[in-house]
Amino acid sequence: MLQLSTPSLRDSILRHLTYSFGKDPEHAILEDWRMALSYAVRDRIVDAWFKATHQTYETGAKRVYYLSMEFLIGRLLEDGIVNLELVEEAKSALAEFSKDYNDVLADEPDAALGNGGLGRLAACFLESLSTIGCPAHGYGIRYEHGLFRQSFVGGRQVEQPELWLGQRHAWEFERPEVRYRIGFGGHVTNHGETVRWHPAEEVEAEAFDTPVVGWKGRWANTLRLWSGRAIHPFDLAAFNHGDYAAAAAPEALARTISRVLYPDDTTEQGKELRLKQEYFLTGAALRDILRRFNNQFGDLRKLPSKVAIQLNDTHPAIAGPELIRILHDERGIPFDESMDIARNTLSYTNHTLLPEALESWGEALFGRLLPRHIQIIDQIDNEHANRNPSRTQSMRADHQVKMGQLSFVMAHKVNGVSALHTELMKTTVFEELHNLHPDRIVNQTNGVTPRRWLLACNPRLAGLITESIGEVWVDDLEQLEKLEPYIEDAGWLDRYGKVKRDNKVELSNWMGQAHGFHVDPDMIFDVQIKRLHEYKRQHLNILETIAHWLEIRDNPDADWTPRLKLFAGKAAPGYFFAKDIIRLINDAAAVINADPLTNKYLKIAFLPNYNVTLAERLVPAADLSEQISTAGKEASGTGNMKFALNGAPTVGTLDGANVEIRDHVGAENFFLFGMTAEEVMERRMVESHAQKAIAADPRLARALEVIREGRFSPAEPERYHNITGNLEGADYFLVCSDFSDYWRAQREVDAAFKDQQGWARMAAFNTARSGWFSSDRTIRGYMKDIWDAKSLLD
Ligand code: GPV
Repeated sequence: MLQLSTPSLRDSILRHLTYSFGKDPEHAILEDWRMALSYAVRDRIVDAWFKATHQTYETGAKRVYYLSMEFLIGRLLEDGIVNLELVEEAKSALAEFSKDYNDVLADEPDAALGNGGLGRLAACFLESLSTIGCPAHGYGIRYEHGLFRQSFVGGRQVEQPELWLGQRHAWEFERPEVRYRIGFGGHVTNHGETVRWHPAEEVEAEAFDTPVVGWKGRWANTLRLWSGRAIHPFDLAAFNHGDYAAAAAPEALARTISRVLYPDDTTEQGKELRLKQEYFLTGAALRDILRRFNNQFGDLRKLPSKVAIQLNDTHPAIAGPELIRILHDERGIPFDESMDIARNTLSYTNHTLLPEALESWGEALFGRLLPRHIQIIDQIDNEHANRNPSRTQSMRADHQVKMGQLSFVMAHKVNGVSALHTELMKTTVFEELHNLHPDRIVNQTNGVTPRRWLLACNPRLAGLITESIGEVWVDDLEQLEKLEPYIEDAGWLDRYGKVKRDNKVELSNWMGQAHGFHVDPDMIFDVQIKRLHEYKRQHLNILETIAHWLEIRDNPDADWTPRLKLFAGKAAPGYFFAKDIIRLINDAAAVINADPLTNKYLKIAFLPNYNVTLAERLVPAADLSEQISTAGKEASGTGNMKFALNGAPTVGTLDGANVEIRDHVGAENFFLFGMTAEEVMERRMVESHAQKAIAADPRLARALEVIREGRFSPAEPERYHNITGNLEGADYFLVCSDFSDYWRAQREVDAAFKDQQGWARMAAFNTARSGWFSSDRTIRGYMKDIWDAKSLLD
């Protein structure tokens, strides 16, 4: 391999500014500087990338492929700089040109190619795979528009299109030579044994590659995103007839497939274009995987020993039938053997038990779009039923195609994302399949990358930790337990507390500048940031806030612990109840923040347009982490881990990974409340459970009453009757039943926070004991228990 010497970052920036962007320093705008710095960093990532690719090829190592409809990667420049340990060099190089490092970083658009936890998990996994040195590719869609931008008008959520590609984007390499034809519709022919699918319509998937660099630049993998384009992009005949719109139509149509990310989180809409996107991603990825396998190994019977394909939820579940179609229809391998090869190659992660999230497609739509695949699915179903005569359910019941059932049958391992969630999978959605295949379900509790979620986003805390125990923790997070003895040192604990306080001051200043929202950094920063969903119960939080406000008003001179309630998160555009919750929080904030009797003690802010970048600001400054979902509903959560790691104790239910967080950090460092998953199921059976809970708790009754009478919406008193009616009625998510215990836990928080040293201890124990929640640990679990893949760095 040809070796180039590495120039200084400063020279590299200047070189790119001049020769890649045609600007001299006098005329360069901020974006030019950002691009020049990005290219300078990218050059070094490319060096690591080539090395990794060659090593993978030469060793013939098994490769992992992570198929996901979402990769919520956010900004990439700081990630690259931090992982290559170039922070100081980048700062001083930019200073030489009188440019501020943070201004340059802030110029980068936040790539929101995902909705929430599932997409961010995929991004953390890619970074961990590279840090560990496991040969891997992520496959996804290069959406032209990521998740919508959110703003508030009169407190209401308004959605605007997102345009991350509107600014120049430094990280991708277009691969015009890597293109595959993806078909839809048409018909199927049988000639004796040979079955062939003849699609009616075809689009081309073109690859765009982004290198993903791991810690210290030891390894880099590829995120390959597919973009739709027309096979015959331009209709010249139409153009010559003067019909310019028709001439451009084929291209516009083909491009709609990768135009926009569906904004629904944990709900399925069953839209035709969505199914097309799913097959587009999966079909292109499988062709690419098989081409690479074929070049290197050839014999398809060896596929499972060289290739592991992970399905991120059921969204790419069509991979099962598609792989069988290729092996059987196109390569002539017998059906049952094709099915075994596919199953031994594929594995599936389930991310929710919510019934509205379980994908199922009407057979008419499915059969029209994928006529051969629906036949194959029927054959898989029959073959599986023949091999398992006691099977009673089917993946083809009720004129539907059930993607969860299909994924389970076509995977050699099926995993849940927290211990509780995995156990519930066995007794609920997959009960029958689990009994037939008791070794198939395994747990891999989620994790987060400590490079982005501590080292990069919280430099003060990272600095204190490294000064105390060295930098070993960065890629071996359980080393944080070595902090425990320091916690007993009052001087050290003071410094730990000072880090949090400085982070809070920084956030307060930013909120003042960016949003004109001024807060006292000595308040408890109580943070709930996540998608809006009834099961996540932002309405429980605002109800408790309102009740607390009323209590302060009754006795404004008491010794209240000042608190800031911070919210951020987006609601799916069609989820009207969730949008009402946003508006209620904003309306309540307007009234409560303006109340001179109470606003020393209580303030509320709902920050708009929550995204990865905003999370990176908020997490280091949080005192308290709100993880208050109805037990049994949050599969894992990953925000909960980010907060604990950054020293914010949790107020939370025994749900998802909260259970394991509490086990690790210690019950005394966690504010537990609420019913267990089991108690939740029992309570739902109790008649009028909400009414009973309201009757038993005057604070709850009063909070509901002031909402109902229009205290926060005087011009339209009935504005929130949908919410109050729901809570007083069915209250499926048991907001009322959990209210009293939540209230109790919050008052314990108030009392605990008064002892600043005690609080710092609690926070520090959260940091010291959160090492297990690294996504490095999670990925090593997948490598060992699911993929049988090896690190090339160990
Ligand atoms: I299914 N999740 C998500 O963000 N979007 C989805 O479409 C589905 C699941 C989330 C779960 O809700 C979280 O509990 C979990 O932590 C996350 O996936 C990652 O596993």
